[in-house]
Amino acid sequence: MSKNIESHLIEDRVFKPSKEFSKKARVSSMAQYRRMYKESIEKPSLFWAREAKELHWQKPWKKVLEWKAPFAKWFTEAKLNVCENCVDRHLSNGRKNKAAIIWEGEPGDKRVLTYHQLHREVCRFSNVLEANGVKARDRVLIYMPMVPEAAIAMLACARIGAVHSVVFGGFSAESISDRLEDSGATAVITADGGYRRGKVVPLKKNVDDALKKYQGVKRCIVYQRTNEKVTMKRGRDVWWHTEAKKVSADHTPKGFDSEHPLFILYTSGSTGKPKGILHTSGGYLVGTYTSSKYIFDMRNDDIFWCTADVGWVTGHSYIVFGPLANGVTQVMYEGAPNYPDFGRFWDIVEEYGVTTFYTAPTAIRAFIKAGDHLPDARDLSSLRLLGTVGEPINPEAWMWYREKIGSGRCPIVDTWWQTETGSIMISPLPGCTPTKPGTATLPFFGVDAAILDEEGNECKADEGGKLVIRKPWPSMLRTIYGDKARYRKTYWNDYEGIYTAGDGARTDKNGNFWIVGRLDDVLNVSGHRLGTAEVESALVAHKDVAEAAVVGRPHEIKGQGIVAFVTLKGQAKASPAAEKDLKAHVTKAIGAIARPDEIYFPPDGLPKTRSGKIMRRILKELVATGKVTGNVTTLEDFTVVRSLQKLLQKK
Ligand code: 7RM
Repeated sequence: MSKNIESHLIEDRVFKPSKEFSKKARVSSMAQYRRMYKESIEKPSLFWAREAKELHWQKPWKKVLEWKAPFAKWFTEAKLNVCENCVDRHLSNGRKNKAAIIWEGEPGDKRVLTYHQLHREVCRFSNVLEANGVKARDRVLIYMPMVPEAAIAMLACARIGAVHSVVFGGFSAESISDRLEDSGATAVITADGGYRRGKVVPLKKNVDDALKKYQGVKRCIVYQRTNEKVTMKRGRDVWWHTEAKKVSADHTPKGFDSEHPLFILYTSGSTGKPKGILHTSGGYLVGTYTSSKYIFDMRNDDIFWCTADVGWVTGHSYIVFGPLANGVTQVMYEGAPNYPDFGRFWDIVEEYGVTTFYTAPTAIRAFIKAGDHLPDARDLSSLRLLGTVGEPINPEAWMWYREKIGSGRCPIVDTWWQTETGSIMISPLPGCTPTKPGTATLPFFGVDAAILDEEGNECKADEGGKLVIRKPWPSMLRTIYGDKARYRKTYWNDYEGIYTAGDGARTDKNGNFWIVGRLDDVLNVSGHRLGTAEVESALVAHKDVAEAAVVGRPHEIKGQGIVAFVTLKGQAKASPAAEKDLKAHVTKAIGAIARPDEIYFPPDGLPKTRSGKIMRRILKELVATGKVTGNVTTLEDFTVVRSLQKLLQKK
């Protein structure tokens, strides 16, 4: 019996970037990648200093890295202003009148901000913050819709050295008050409301409710987006537009220490209390700048679109800091992908000539389910590069993305990383890495990724184990805010001086990394440890399946039996015959060991986090006990749980 995670699904389709793409790319051959990677691992100070020098530092660093595991300091004693690098720097390098942000609201309203205009707005708002008593190191909670002002608020905080903590606009009042309390925030930036699926989300109202519980907020600045009627508490609440009129559009960016805190971003832990992941300035900026540049192969004429919300790390790193530090033009969209229907994203790609499109597997699976006629009816020929992030992408969804969205022409970068890592850790480089559907391929520069077994030995090819990173990297988290002990225990406890990501993974014989799922979700059938991703991908490869989640259920003989939850595509019908067919399909694809004991077809879909990750923990609890007792604040839609309970009772 094996203690390691086994793998059975072998993928042999390989796609190399076209000569045309490679020729123009920053890294155009595997030999060049290997050379640069080797240098980045063997001489990290040399490598990162060269990258960092492309940015603007008000005072140079003494040492590139000071590492006392698990605490890192990057670019010691240097001073920089992160906002100056993302905005001011482009006023004198030829980009002053270039579009920084092309924005579209859900109702269809449009705005373009050039770097010059963005600079004025950010300066103005920095003055607003200072006039309202916000100082360096103060924590500022941002709870905004996806409007340019969300990015402006983040950049202004960075500019004055305040520490922002963005809370996704879909979170409740209670989540806000928890985060206010944990961070000790003294100011909030919000809006009257935001548009989502044709409805108004009452953002200010949620903040009001949160502020009843937490009294530490001295100032709440409200941006007017929807003209909702809101209550303004005298002495505490002020309007963004009235404050902005009182101040100038000039603001000098002061230099802050490289290790000055930049932001706290909360991420759900397995226990109830959310973890405040702390990122600092210099290393984070260098990490997001460099990864954006090489992985998205950013060029001056790109129109870059990352569809994430700024409330997630993907929005922080690849809407705000990475792309702006690179001076590209980017698209920002306020609303839902299916408003008014699932063609909305493709309309946006066509209208603005998006060249690089970065989204999540959950969205891709939803597009597949919605039907090919939607992308088929749009001109997507401006696209040159596609990306995914957030979950393992099922190979069949990858193939669809490649064929339907990329016309078989665009490379796909499947990017593995975490809130904690700050920037992309494992990903193809689009001009050189041969890709296979389902693998994030190879580590990025400076990332010493490996798969270890329980004893800390490196696993052989195709042997599954724990994904770790053995060396510090510039954009790594510095701690869990206010809880060093939890920081050590969560990430540095398994192996001495080594970061554990919490994901199960394996490498294939070419060194490609395959993420097989979260370690908490691993299945254990008759002593065989199986990752969830393979079984799910086998299901998704069936022509009728749009999406699948598998979990283990206690089983007297096998230890665990496999229970699958499957969402079918448009025409397909749930039936005992369909269940039988799918079981046979998995047996054929992987083997009898992975054959689900039961398959359910949930009518309202799968439980997901608000950023679209499948919550297997909830399914596991439901099949074992019929109830959900764990933390559900990250769950997107509780009605899904009700409908699953009914479905499980019927059987
Ligand atoms: C960026 C982000 C992190 C977790 C991570 C994985 C999963 C993310 C991929 C992936 C397979 C990928 N931050 N994950 N990207 N799994 N392939 N390309 O998602 O903090 O919200 O989540 O997401 O399990 O540990 S996150």
